[in-house]
Amino acid sequence: MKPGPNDVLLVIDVQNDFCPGGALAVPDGDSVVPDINRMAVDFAHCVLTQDWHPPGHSSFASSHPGKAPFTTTTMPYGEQTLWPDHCIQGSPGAEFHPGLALPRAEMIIRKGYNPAIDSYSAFFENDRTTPTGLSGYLRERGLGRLFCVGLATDFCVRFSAEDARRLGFETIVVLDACRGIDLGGSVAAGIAAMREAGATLVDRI
Ligand code: VGL
Ligand code: ZN
Repeated sequence: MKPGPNDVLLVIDVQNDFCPGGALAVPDGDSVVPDINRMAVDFAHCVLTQDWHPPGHSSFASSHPGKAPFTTTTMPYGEQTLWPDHCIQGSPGAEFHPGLALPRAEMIIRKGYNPAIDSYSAFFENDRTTPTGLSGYLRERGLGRLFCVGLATDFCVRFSAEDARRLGFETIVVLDACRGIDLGGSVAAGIAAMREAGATLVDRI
């Protein structure tokens, strides 16, 4: 599956806090870096997302007295998993993994900066209605298929791929270049949901 001239490599949240040693480490998260660097060579377009929370963000367990990380709470927009403090704006943990070599990336979408709403997807906040602007960017530039890679399979990759399909973008998820957190079977559920949404799942391209 060779990328065409209007295809985009969407690199999701490959940041220090999601890699081993980070605040919300995804098991083996850094192992996606060489695969992504290799794939990027074949793409004319590359867009990155960056999880980018203010201190005290409402998705942090520390903002909810008595709540532990990896439990859930009910927010006005629905159920929300609570996380360890991570990807705080301007912190080293929020920086991209230093091994990521994507000098031609055209666009960085920051997300999760709204103190009251988390944002897994590259397209919408977790209320599933407040847009990040990525869809407008892609459409205005006439960009086409999206190849999704990065962290984490069961959260930000999953919701980005589902929303991309909902918006009508042809969507391919390259699983060898993704890693998951896996809370209570969430990787299997995420893979099923992406497939159900009409994304094409492949191991590699
Ligand atoms: C993510 C949990 C919290 C992700 C971001 O990138 O998948 N997961 N914030
Ligand atoms: Zn986050």
